[in-house]
Amino acid sequence: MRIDRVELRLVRLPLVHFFETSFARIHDREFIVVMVDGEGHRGYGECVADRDPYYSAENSETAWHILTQYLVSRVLGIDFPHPRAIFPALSQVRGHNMAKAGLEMAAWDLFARSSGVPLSQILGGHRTTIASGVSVGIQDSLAELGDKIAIELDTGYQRIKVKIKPGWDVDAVQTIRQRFGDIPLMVDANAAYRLDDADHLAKLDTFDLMMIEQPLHYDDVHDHAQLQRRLRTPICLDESIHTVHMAAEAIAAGACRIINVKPGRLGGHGESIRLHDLCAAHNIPVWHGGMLESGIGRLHNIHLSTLPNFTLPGDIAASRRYFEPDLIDPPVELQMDGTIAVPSQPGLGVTVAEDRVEQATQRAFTASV
Ligand code: OSB
Ligand code: MG
Repeated sequence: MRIDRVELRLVRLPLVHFFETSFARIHDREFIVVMVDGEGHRGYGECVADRDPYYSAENSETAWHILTQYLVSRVLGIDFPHPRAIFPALSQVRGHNMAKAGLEMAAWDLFARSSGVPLSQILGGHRTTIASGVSVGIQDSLAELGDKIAIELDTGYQRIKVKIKPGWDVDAVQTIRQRFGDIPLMVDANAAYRLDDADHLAKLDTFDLMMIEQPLHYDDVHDHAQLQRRLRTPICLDESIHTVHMAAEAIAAGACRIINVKPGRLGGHGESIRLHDLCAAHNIPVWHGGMLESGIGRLHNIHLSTLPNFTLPGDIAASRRYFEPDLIDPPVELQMDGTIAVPSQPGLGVTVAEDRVEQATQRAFTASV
């Protein structure tokens, strides 16, 4: 496959509802839409780096810089036998996985479209529906948190994840268990604790949580291994797993029993498949994380989630929880059984509303051979 033209759009979209994690509350989302043309088709990707470098070191400005100055020239006009060959071709550039992923994933969509098959098939997945869960941010009060969860359960989501931080953790989980009983429930700390908090975190063990996601430092493996020895609740790593190599180290160290896959964090679909396969070989279940994506990134996530070791519901919910309207037609919707249907048309299987991309554009870049 050959890409003859790359177009980048830095876009900003207001969120339907603010989203608060242990690191920030945000009201809108900034990201880069990547469009690649070749062989008479157009593929789409989304670089999930946000305006602020709080989840990881990358932000939309670093991603823009790395894409325009280093990455685009390394794919433009080059014959790749398969999109799997793109991530290795970018290896001279260290890190910047979100920037790499935006471009690499657009190439996978292009490859699938020009092959006339859905992206899931090119990625090696077989599911026709994926299990959907929601990530509920920190609210202004526990009562509001409960009301929000009630709506999500009514809508049919298969599991609830709540964000926690010191001062919003054990009480929040207790309130949820009291009101909703035995629902599938997990928590995500986004690196808000230290190993010294182990006794406090162990209080969560009484609530039968599916897992606790990334309790400690964003780059840590060792302390998580110590913590996992003191917790009955499985630890799931998110931020810490930025390479497949790091995942192998974390598994060997016993730092987690579950891993969250986000292609942006890993550098795209190729590396995500390698992580998926590594985890499968070690009996580590994976699930698909979310980065408050627009429909473009969301569809990529849906197709990737069709691989066999995605055995837990992901943070992949309906478009209307995030953007109204979304950048795609039709929007992603939740089915009655709490699943999302995987489109069967070529590539992502949806139409990107380029007029809405245009309206949301803050800055544009184009390069061609
Ligand atoms: O840690 O999983 C996370 C959103 C932005 C950054 C990090 C995370 C999240 C979410 C939201 O939890 C998941 C979603 O609904 O997209
Ligand atoms: Mg997380």
